[in-house]
Amino acid sequence: MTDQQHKKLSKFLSLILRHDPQAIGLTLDAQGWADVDEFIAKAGAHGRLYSRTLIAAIVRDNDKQRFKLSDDGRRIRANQGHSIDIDLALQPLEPPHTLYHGTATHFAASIRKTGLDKRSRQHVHLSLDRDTAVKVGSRHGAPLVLHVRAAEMHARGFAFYRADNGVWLTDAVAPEFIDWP
Ligand code: HQG
Repeated sequence: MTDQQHKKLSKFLSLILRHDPQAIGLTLDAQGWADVDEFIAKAGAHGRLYSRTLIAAIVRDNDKQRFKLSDDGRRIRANQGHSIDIDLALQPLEPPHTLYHGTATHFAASIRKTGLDKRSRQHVHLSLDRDTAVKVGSRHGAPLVLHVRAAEMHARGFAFYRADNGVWLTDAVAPEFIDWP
């Protein structure tokens, strides 16, 4: 299999587990887990051929560790990034002093007014380091990195979570907690 084919199947797995399991008639449980064999069968019926070995390789090699297999290897879920309504059942955690949000300059005016909201996803996504935030922001245009005063928000009662791949999540960030470059 070429790298390109591998990437295509990784993206399709992401689409199914984060956004549209119904596209292949799959149902996720309340915490977003899918049965691996069921996924393989249903994806196969839609012309996407996976094996257990391939799925293990996709999970292992994924650049952002987007997926997780259960300990027994029978179930799989996306670590974050969902638009469908699932509960990752993450424990609230004390965040570092500052977290970074990568966005694009053309969103600046709107964010200044209303702060950060989760848009189509389940959370606002925050990065531990600036470099990652630049990459996240570049997906939308000329990148803009905002500094979020996470520890201050936490002290004021806002909950933070860390997904299994290290991405920090919160429900929304009000303008008063954002420092601009
Ligand atoms: C922006 C990728 C105007 C927000 C990444 C962002 C991440 C506002 C965009 C993960 C706004 C939403 C998530 C407001 C927020 N006005 N714009 N009030 N509030 N926005 O893709 O954070 O490769 O849903 O700044 O690496 O870019 O998919 O979120 O620019 O970890 O694994 O609205 O997705 O990971 O865009 O990315 P997104 P995101 P994957």
